[in-house]
Amino acid sequence: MNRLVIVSNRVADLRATTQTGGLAVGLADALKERGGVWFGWNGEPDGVTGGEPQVEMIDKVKRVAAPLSPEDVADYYFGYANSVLWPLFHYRLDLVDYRPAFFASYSHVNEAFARQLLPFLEDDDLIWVHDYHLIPLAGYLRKLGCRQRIGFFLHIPFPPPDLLAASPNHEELVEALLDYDVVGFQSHTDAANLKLYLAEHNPVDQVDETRFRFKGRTVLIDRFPIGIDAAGFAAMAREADEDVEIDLIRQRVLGRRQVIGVDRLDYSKGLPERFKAFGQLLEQHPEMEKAVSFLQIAPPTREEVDAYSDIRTELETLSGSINGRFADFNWTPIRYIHRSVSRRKLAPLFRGSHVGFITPLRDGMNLVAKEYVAAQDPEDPGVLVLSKFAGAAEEMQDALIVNPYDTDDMARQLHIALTMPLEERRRRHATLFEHVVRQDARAWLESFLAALNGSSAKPVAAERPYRPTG
Ligand code: GDG
Repeated sequence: MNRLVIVSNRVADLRATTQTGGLAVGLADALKERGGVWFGWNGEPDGVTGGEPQVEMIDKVKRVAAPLSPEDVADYYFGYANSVLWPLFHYRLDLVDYRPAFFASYSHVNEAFARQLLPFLEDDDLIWVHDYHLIPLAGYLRKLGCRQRIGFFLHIPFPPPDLLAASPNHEELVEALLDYDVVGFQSHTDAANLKLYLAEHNPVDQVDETRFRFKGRTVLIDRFPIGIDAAGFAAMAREADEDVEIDLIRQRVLGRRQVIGVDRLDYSKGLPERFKAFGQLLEQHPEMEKAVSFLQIAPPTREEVDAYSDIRTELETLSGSINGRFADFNWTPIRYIHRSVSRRKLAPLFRGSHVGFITPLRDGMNLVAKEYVAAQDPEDPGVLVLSKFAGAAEEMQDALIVNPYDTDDMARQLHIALTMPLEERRRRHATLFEHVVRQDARAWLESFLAALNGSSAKPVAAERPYRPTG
């Protein structure tokens, strides 16, 4: 079995992966099994780019944590990655803040990472690079003579050619992707967008549906939908801490239903539209007053970027005005928590909620949708209301699929979810659950590594033909 080298923007804390969720656990397990390296930024804003990385051996795994300078944290991380690529890839050209210094820093950091990673590589390693921060990494590694197989997985969406072409660096970005042996996306839509771009802009030969020849090499472009540790999350959901248990009992005694949303506070997650839809539900169905409450957990991220402080202010205003209008001394319609809640509490909160309300405007996959399904009691499950623009919607057609821009539609579907008969809830949940268990974190990992190893070009198939959702 080949050694595995994982590269991600931030190196994971390999000693505390139980708290960070299925992805880090799955990747860490694969590393521990095969042995290898996890390389990434140490997360501190005050180092020297290219400076001596900190190396720690944890079982058979080397954790290599590289420093970055304050200027590169500002221009590479908050700049090019999160003020250009993140909005662009989420179809938000209006929020792109393009500055030439950002791209220069992005290239400089990727080149520095390639140089720092090189001495840790062995001939037969499989190198797996994660996400939009590191698109040019393979190119720099190749320039340094690296011949190992290198795969790239994009966790976020990939935009259609016309949107991508609005970025001044679109040609460099796509050529950089073609330096990999495998380019993996979350959904059919994302993989199709890159193929469309290639058909329009690049001199590549298409060998078959997934393989392309470029500069004498073959690149595999396919979808590898990410999953969660479904069994682990389901088990966690059955064990509620005392404070969560008391809150859930209180809701039951009062005969109240709970709608839940959990998202990093990000403009891609469609939170204002979701709050408005909940307000509309209360307006259109007065019988729902005091009978339902909405718990939205939205921990802060990337607050240094302006667009994130704007969304925070907007949400505070919206929740305040909806609560001001509908609340009573003994009922708060929206409970909005702008802090992180531990995973051990999240899982039983999902289980105790009648609706999972997950409505991003655009999302690579959305793991919360899968976690909500995994957490349910199969005998009395809640209903998933899911945006058609989440990658998860391609696989989770038994959810109530909504258009996140259409607040009327969302309010309507929310009402259907809250009043859905038990039999239909069970039927929908059984199909969703079966899928979430089968297409779990392990299956995702194995299918990507098989493709990278060249032993299989096929990711795990969806259980039924894909129907585009728009
Ligand atoms: C990117 C892509 C893709 C959230 N709040 C808390 C908390 N969380 C956990 C959730 C879930 C994870 O964070 C969020 O994952 P998502 O998939 O929903 O979204 P992104 O963070 O945007 O992730 C996304 C993903 O990468 C994987 O490829 O699905 O499309 O954007 O696990 O439960 N966890 C804790 N407290 C919180 O308050 N403990």
